[in-house]
Amino acid sequence: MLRCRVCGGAVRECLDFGRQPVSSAFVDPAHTGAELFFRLAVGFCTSCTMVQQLEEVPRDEMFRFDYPYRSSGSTVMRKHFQQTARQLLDTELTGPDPFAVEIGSNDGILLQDIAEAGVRHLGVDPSGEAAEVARAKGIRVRVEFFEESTARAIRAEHGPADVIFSANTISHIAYIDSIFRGVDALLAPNGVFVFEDRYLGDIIEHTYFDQIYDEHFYLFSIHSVQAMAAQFGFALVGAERLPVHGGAVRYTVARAGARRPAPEVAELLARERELGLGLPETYERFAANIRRTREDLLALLRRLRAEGHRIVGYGATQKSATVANYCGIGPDLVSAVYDSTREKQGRLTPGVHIPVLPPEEFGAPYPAYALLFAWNHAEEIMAKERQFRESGGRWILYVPDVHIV
Ligand code: JHZ
Ligand code: SAH
Ligand code: ZN
Repeated sequence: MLRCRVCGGAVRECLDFGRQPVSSAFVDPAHTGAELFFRLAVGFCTSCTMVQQLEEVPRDEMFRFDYPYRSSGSTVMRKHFQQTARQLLDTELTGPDPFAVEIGSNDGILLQDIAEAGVRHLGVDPSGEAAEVARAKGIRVRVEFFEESTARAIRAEHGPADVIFSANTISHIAYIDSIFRGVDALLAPNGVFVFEDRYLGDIIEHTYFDQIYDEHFYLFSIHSVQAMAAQFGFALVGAERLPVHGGAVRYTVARAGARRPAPEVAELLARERELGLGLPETYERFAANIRRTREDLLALLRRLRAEGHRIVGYGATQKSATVANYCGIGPDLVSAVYDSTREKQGRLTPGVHIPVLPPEEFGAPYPAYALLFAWNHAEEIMAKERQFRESGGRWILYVPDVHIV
């Protein structure tokens, strides 16, 4: 029997996407043939309800020195983190010499504003090339995986942290016990551990099945995060719904007894209970919706290709690794994918090997259809690529179901 990585309870398998590549491993066309695959399967804990993957991909295979994702590629996300930094500065970093630590600081999208405010800070991220971008903005970064030993070393060198922040990273870390022991070692007595991650409720409700890929080891809910915090001697004292990445929640965790939980926690928990996130039938319904999306998407792409239309992809997202590999969408259906990340251009997408090209080539000439893999940035991208639509092109979306706009 599989054991829960958080509480040790029994895990029940509920979804299987089969063989999948490492979602960030864009392939150099000169060096194909050596890709790592794993079985992407998901289960939920029958004790604490935590949704988790059944096979762990080694962290060094996912978060390499040349990890290609750059958070600052989206102006909407930049604004989101600017506001987040402002909020932390105004509410938590108000003491005489406050100290903020970020786990997974990437290119410094959040710490930028904390550094500019003159506040003591430290980013921790193993992705060295992304960290170089942050350093160029005047941000301090330790190129390392955050875990218990890192936290102890930071504490010894800099003293306690008033805030430990993390976005789209805590759910990526299977060895969660080491993270919480690290937070325990580093956090000031009345400090807060604030993290935001994709919300399981939204993923199931809108069939965002592409939010499931190697890095998203856990799919958090308010209930499962509350149980996880308690397991390690902490308490969930705040929860806030966020619109980013299709729906996320920002969790505020403090030492048990240190702070009174905000009323929103109980309110959101009550609403969450109606979603049935601990029930097997919820996942059976989710699995059926996923299968339908796969059938509908393949049928549409094949029909359009049979009619002689050219289809491309937009946004070489890591989410799209699951869509393309699970549905079997290769260059025969989607001839290229356009993406603004320099580190991905000229490479092939993991597994199915669709060439990644710069957005400047999208309109030379425009295709008939563009499959929007970066659906979470739809507004930003559609505004930027207005001309595509004006010249008669159509966007294909596959969430919450397959449709053309
Ligand atoms: P985006 C990654 O997921 C991995 P991905 C990770 N697991 C995670 O949680 C999130 O990031 C935070 C491009 N783009 O944000 C840039 C344009 O070309 O959906 C990106 O490659 N033009 C850590 O990869 C991709 O789309 C644009 O105008 O699923 C978007 O990737 C914009 C806005 C983006 O994350
Ligand atoms: N916070 C940014 C970046 C998310 S990408 C945002 O929300 O856009 C996830 C980042 O977490 C990557 O840069 C990866 O290198 C980093 N990461 C993964 N495991 C980590 C760990 N144990 N400690 C610190 N960073 C980690
Ligand atoms: Zn559990």
